[in-house]
Amino acid sequence: MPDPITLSKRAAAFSKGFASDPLTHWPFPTIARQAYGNLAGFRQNLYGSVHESYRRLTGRPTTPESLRSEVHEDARKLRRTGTFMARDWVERDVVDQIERRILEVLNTDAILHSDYMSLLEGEKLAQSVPEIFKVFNPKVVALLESYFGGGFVVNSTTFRLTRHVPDEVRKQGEIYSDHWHNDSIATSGLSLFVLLKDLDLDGGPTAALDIPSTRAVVRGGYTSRGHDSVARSGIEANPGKVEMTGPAGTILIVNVARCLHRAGIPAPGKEREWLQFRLYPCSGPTDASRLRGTKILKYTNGIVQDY
Ligand SMILES: O=C(O)CCC(=O)C(=O)O
Ligand SMILES: [Fe+2]
Repeated sequence: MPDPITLSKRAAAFSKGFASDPLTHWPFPTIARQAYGNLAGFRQNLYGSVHESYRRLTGRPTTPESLRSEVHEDARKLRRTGTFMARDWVERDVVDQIERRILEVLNTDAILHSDYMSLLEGEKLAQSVPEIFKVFNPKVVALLESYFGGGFVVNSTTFRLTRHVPDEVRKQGEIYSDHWHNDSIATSGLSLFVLLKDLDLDGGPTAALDIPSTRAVVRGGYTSRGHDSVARSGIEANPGKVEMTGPAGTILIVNVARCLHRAGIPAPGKEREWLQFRLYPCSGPTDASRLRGTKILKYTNGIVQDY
């Protein structure tokens, strides 16, 4: 039993934290895990679902109705499961062009390199390789507008080249989002992942669990990415798991706040080239040609990225 001074210090620290941001403190994270069945957090779920419903009510899609009806079933599947993968929606020459340009930038202007990953992200990526926005072709936009019930903005973007990580390094902890987790963002957001090179299972694909499976795992006691090793074998064998393998141009859309997901570790000598876009519904028409800020971040992450 801690002594009374330690106890009163802990109580003071707890009260201060609770007063400044009550929804991130006990009991809210525990309530959120049970009520929502994910690890994204209380605010991210509560405000995210209000945001999502409000935008759906007031949204104005801009793609033609005929195109949206073609992808209607895919959008329904995305809403039900939180995941959607397509292997031939983005043209090969578009991804080849993006990949070439990104590698040129990485070669001349090394951004953030570790032994295991090269990164290019945010405005730096958007401005030096504006071709990345070509991924948003009419079919992709139609699916996303059908899902959101209206327009959307692209709030962030990241390119990652991931390489093999030796076992002894992996034992020391997580290297690049390779433990099962939920992103702590508003549940109204989606991530769109794109493969820039062909990828097999040994290349370290992104894996995601659908919403019903994530709920079962989290309500069954998975509380943190820090406990990943204990739970990993059970989660890996879950039939609700999808893995992002396929030719360059394969896309995977994931509600990363509601779905547990992780990066894979490439086998020795293998690597993965991959893009991520973070998307949120907006009140106006879709703008998928540049990065844009969104107010929901103010209520859920404490910051608004202004582009
Ligand atoms: O690299 C991946 O496949 C997943 C990345 C991820 O989940 C994250 O950055 O939050
Ligand atoms: Fe993530």
